[in-house]
Amino acid sequence: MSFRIDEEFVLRENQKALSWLEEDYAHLGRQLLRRGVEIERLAERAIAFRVAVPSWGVGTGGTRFARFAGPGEPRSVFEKLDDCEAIQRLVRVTPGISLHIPWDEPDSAAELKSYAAARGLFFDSMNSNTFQDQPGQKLSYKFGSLTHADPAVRRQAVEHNLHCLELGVKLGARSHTVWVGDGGNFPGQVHIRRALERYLESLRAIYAALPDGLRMYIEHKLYEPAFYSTVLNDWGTSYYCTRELGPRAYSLVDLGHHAPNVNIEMIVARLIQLGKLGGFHFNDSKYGDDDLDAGSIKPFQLFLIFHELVDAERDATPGFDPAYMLDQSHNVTDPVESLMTSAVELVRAYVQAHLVDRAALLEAQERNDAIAALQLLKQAFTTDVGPVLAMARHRAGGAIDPLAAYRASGYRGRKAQERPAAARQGAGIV
Ligand code: RM4
Ligand code: MN
Ligand code: MN
Repeated sequence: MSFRIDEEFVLRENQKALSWLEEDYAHLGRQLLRRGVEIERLAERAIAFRVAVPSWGVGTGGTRFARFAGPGEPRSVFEKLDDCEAIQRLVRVTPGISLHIPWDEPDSAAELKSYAAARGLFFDSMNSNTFQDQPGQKLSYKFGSLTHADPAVRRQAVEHNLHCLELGVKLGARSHTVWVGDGGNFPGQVHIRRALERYLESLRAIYAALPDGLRMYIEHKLYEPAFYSTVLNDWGTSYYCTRELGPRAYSLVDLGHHAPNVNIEMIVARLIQLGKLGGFHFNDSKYGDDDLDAGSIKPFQLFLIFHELVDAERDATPGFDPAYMLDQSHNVTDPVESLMTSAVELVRAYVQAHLVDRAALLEAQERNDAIAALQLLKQAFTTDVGPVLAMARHRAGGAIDPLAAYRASGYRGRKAQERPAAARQGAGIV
């Protein structure tokens, strides 16, 4: 029997901090009441928040220079789910899992589904992988997949996506996400318009097979691995393609897939307004697709994104139902610690966004009072909602301090014993 973080243990850890937390929560509650905010409403929102964890995030990632394996890394999809369970037990907002195929290809979908269910987990999105060649694969993706010049390669890439859809149905997934690295590294290498035509043709074939109840997300990315001209490079092209495909196709926004300084919250607002915001791959970045922990570099940007999301939620915008997912790669941290930290930061931004006095903001906007408008956002952003988050976790059975509880549990050390490195197979380097 492999080691699991015991619920009793979490409860005992929480007892150490509970009386202080109650004091802080009561104090913050009184402060917020002066602003007309009921702290209990915020705690309810914090408990209701959900974000899916990427199966590919629980192993150490790597850069194109090296991969430095961490101790006790998961060696199979089942061990990945064990780590996802540990995260969920401590933060209580991450029961959903995104799977990457073929990295997580199960021998038996039914077995994988019940393994997840026994741990209180479910499958959120399927992700296809046609950006790598797999052992024994007939045709290479070196020069692209869904947009390859050779129709046989395009067909193979479409088939792989159809396989993901079938698997998704068996696993009870809610969506299928397509990201391709197709494009050119040099000017002239790829015919820019023809590549997009081919992309759409391939996507139409996948969309036509989309099973009932599943949504399709397409993920744009400015560059990498195609350094000069990526086929699905921006949100505008993504929006055009989702419109062309049909009502169950949506655009997915990965925070690391834009040029530096791009106003991502505005992209989010646009996609909401156009009815095509599918969901997110949350992470953070300084320069490119850094896949750092959410909120580690630009916490204000994360807050402003949630400001738009909460605004749409409160307006009951028709069709607004975005899927929140993490997409990170960990090189220098324990992946479980990073994923927990990110999940907590998302709840923080979500709760802070609920603190914005929207009536006052609207009024400031209508009288062109830029300073007052910014102050209203800053007031929400600078409010320390830590006690709300901690109380919400405690009430949901999670840890008041997830990081401290995780470290005290000795989880990583136990996994290092249970999962000897020699037996580890190559995880995808992403
Ligand atoms: C890409 C993109 C995809 C992810 C791969 C591994 O940059 O973010 O979502 O599946 O990396
Ligand atoms: Mn992504
Ligand atoms: Mn990425």
